[in-house]
Amino acid sequence: MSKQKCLQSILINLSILIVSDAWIIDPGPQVIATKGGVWPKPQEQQTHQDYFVLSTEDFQFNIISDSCMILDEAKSRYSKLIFSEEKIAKKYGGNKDVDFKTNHFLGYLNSLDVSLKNLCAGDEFPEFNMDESYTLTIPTSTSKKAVLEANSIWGILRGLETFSQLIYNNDDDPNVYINATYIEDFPRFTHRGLLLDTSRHYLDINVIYQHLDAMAYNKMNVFHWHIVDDQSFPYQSSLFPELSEKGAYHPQFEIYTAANVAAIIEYARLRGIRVVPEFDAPGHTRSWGIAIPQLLTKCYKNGKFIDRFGPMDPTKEFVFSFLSEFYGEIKSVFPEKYVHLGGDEVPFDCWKENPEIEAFMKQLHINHDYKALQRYFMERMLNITRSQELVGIVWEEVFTTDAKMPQDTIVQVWRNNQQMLNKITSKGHRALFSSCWYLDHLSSGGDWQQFYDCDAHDFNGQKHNFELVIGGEACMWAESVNNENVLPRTWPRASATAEKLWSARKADNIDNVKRRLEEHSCRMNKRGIPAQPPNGPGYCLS
Ligand code: CP6
Repeated sequence: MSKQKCLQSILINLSILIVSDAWIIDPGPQVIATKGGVWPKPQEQQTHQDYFVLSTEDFQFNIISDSCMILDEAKSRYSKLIFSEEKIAKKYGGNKDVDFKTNHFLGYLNSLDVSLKNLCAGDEFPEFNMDESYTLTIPTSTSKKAVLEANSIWGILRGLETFSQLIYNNDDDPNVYINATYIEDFPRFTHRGLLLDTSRHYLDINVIYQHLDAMAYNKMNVFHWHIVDDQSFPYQSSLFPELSEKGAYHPQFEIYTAANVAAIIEYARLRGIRVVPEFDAPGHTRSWGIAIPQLLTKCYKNGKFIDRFGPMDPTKEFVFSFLSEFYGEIKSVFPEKYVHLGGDEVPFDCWKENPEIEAFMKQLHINHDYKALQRYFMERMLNITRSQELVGIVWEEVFTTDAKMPQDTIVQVWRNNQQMLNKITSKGHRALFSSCWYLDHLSSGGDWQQFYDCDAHDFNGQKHNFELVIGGEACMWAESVNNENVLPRTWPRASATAEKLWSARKADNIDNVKRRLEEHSCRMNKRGIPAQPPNGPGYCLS
């Protein structure tokens, strides 16, 4: 370097030192997103430094076995997710400043070969305990073919999601990258649900579709549809259309028609998501009574009817024959063996004052034992659904009131901690956990870590207890959410639950978890889900 140049460079450096405040101002902590991080974390993943660029001209999903509708649709969805971005370069074009000469560059990836061991028919429904395992290989050699293998179509769907997440961009570089990777993956828990309440506020079909998209991005597999409650009855029944005509917020605009319900079930099916409806009873049923008041208990004060109604009325045979017909319809509308019967939070005040209830309870020799009356109601319900060959899911109160339940009944814990799971599974029932994943409870935006710190196996138990815990659900009760805020309030907070239920117990260290969630949240944003930022200040990369 000449003397002059040397002096020049010293001066330039000095001026940067003096001018650039950025060198001394600390912008505060920010979580830097990963690139190609997978959420939820796969059970087994080896990532290499070697990488491919996806060839936009040649890359294709190659379906090795016979295809079917679910697979064709998935192929088209994931092609769009991977290649929709305008930034993607033509095969050899536009690659500014990319050093393809490094020995880590393996070339252009030409295909993902999708290999399904058990052929898919195309009309199958996702079901309890479906096989969602898969293996995914992005080779370390220059073979230019990635391979996705699974036994079932559901494993292929999960593997395609993973493949789409392994892809990343670099700043100011139009190419799409993927590192050589080997993944062997399967869920830790079989039931990974999201509860959405569509009674407190009506949610548009399109908002439900977005939730189902987000669930697929998080490998969740059960949409627990808390479809009706006290406040409104948006489910349009074909047998009893008056229920939504009178009980919905609006008889036309705030209902789910048979066609809407069928479309939601189909949208979910194509994504490997089951739709389990809940018709909560005997409590939380005031909206049923607007059309059919005979279903509900009349409330009395000092021996007088006070024009108010309480829970369903267990003294009336009409109630049970009605519900039997109603569940016959539900069985034909929802392609599910499981149905949620509710059974939570039954208020006793109306039962206490009603003279017919009092007489009925005397007859049954359960004087003043209102828990016993609640138990009686739920036992009748479980018999009804059993005779329809449906399997019941119930809230934990049904268990704590000592109801006799068919052995295959699933109990969902929402009030108590994990020790309750021990009690339920010790009686041989399967159990779901939700207590620590209540999305309607707010602290700050960064509260996903509280969800992440909670584990469905955090109790003292034996192997058989743990095996009967089939999973859990994040719950979005809708008292204070509507179409406007339900998506950002749910995502990415429910993503924490999704990873707790899919990934190994100690999947990753918390700094990596934060970085992966940062990327995952941005990825959901790019895909049209208005997820809120998970980690405080920061920005989404290209
Ligand atoms: N609605 C119904 C609710 C709740 C439950 N059931 C609920 C109770 C307490 C909290 C959140 C939600 N809003 N039908 C209980 C399962 Cl904190």
